[in-house]
Amino acid sequence: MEKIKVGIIGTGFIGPTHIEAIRRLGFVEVVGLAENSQAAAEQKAAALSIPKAYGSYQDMLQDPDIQVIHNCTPNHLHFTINKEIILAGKHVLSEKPLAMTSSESAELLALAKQHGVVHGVNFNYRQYAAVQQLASMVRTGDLGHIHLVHGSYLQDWLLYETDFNWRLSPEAGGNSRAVADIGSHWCDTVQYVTGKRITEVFADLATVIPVRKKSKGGAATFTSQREETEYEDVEIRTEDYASVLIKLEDGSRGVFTVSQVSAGRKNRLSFELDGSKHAAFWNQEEPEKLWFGHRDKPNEVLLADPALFLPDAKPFIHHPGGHNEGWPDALKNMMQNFYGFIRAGKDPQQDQASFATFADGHISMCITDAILRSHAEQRWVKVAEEEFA
Ligand code: SOE
Repeated sequence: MEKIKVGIIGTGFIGPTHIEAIRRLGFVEVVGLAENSQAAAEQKAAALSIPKAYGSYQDMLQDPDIQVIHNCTPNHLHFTINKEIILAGKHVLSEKPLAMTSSESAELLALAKQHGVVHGVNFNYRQYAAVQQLASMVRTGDLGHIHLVHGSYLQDWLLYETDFNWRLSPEAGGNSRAVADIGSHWCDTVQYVTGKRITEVFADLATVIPVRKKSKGGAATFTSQREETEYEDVEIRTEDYASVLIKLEDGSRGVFTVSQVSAGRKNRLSFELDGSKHAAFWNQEEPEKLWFGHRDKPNEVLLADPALFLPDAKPFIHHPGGHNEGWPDALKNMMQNFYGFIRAGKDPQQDQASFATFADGHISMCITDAILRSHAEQRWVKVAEEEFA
């Protein structure tokens, strides 16, 4: 059977991780890469062993061999490029956020539906086997009714005033940073696990480093520029930190904190579910561990193991217990589900997707909007449900 052919736009931090995950599937082939100049495209394509290099993504969209495009560009380019991919009739897998505003993400969702293309957004944390196990336990009622959900997503790669990256500029990253960049993952994962929408928020945001030093050289996501000697001062207008009270659709409550300035926390997405029978906790930095809290017997730790996981979670784990899987494996699951859907010829309008779609990407944008509004107006704000159409 012929392999599904793919093109990648953007090769910063995330593009190469997509390429690696795709290559692990076997039935999909990355045939093209686009960068913003022919020289950069050729250099990256050679380094990543990709046959076709395009100095303009529009040229790659004309390539009739390519059926699927991954949008791995900085945030401000997502909307225009996603739109052009759909209009070119290609399936699309976009990085989050889908666009810069929720009216744009609504437009993309409607357009993707109209053109019948398969649409995915890379909310990869729901693809961990342990997260699937929790979602399955919630569905089967093992934890009881989930009363409360609380947690955080903490990083430290923006701790120093000399840490700088395109994500800090609203023009490139958007009006929200910590909430849109990592809070979006927390909300998507928790909504997925609980099976409930976040419907209302009350938020407090802060920019704890109001002026940063930008090196003349520039730095990629997760890299340091501390060795640089020449800097310019830049006023920061997006949040390093947020704490958000949430209400879910069934009236249950929760709270989460996001921060990109928490020393020692590298990529710590964690959440705890307090159910009427038991509690459960998961932390992305130790992804194989699931903690269960009990009232009447000693608490337990379950280590990820296909022999012990529920049937729904088993397809997400690929090695026997003790052979730990992590971030790249969850991303592989994302690709497996997205490309499995395409290979099976499923219809995005009819068939249930086992990955986050543009509908989830749009919901995420609406939550970010509500959080920004809540902070500005210092009150509870409803997540605008009518925009989910
Ligand atoms: C930077 O905060 C970042 O790369 C996010 O953009 C990703 O979505 C997250 O998975 C890891 O951190």
